[in-house]
Amino acid sequence: MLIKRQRSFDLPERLATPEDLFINRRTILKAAGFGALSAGAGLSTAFGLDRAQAEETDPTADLYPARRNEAFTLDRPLTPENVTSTYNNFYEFGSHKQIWKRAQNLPTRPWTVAFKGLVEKEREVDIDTLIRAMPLEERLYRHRCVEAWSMTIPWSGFPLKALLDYAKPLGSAKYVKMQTFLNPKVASGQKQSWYPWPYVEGLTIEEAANDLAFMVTGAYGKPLAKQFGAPLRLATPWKYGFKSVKSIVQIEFTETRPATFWETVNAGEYGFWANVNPEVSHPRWSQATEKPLGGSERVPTLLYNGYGEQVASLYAGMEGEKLFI
Ligand SMILES: Nc1nc2c(c(=O)[nH]1)N[C@H]1C(S)=C(S)[C@@H](COP(=O)(O)O)O[C@H]1N2
Ligand SMILES: [Mo]
Repeated sequence: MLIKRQRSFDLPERLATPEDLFINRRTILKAAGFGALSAGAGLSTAFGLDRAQAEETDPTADLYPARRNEAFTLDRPLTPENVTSTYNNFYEFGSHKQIWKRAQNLPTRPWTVAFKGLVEKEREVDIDTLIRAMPLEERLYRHRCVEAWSMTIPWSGFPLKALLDYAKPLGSAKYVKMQTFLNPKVASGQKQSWYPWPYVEGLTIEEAANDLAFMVTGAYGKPLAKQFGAPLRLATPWKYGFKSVKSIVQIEFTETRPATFWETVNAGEYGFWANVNPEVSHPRWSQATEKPLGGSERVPTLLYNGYGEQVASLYAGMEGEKLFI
């Protein structure tokens, strides 16, 4: 399927820089007389106002934009921020795509992340202390949802490997289990008792240590918006999007494979591995092509979402596993 022989992220970048997509928020704040407006006053994110307000109050705002790591670039345009920030999967706030306003109800400070299980020492860390201890950078990543839509997005954050070094898992740890907050008062989707809340995802230690596995704390050169999974979410761009767990409060190291959220709901349709493969259909639809958000035409889906050179070796000798569901 691949026509080009170069690695996908070595391809020349003929993209708008994220800067081109930015609207100068301070100018807008002034123009809108923002000081007089209350939070979440129904302002359109098309103009970045809710995001701008979040940034004004984020204790890590000074860290953005982070230096871009040029090893991670794209062969297609970035998806505009007003598109990606208004079309989201975040079932805690509803099982449809228009959750961005409701997600603003999530309090993201104070916020702590607990390190548990097979680690040298279990502990709980304040999110701002953690972010400041990590090497922040920006990477341009693809994202392929299992529902066959995709986006390309400038994430900021740090390699998950850096978090492993920080957490100090024991040699016996085989998996990393990551868990979203549980707060049905704020996230009414969590009142839907047929779902196994809280949202849980997991990786093997080897996957977690791969350079592509990225912990996201920002996007579009700013602290992460709540609908993207603030203040901390995962990005594993070679896997279907449901692996990218949002708003993480707990990271546990285990010897046994964690039962993940969607696998628990329907293991026949959403598995633990969930690596992107255009030739392995979802039981109810083809995965051969995808619809880029904001674009008009479908494009071919790539094996490992175009990241095979970086991750295929992780799965050598595992042909017996359901690697692509
Ligand atoms: N906690 C939590 N994390 C989640 C989800 C969710 O519903 N809850 N949805 C997943 C799915 S299916 C996708 S495609 C991405 C969507 O990320 P985005 O809204 O930032 O595009 O988040 C993933 N992480
Ligand atoms: Mo998804």
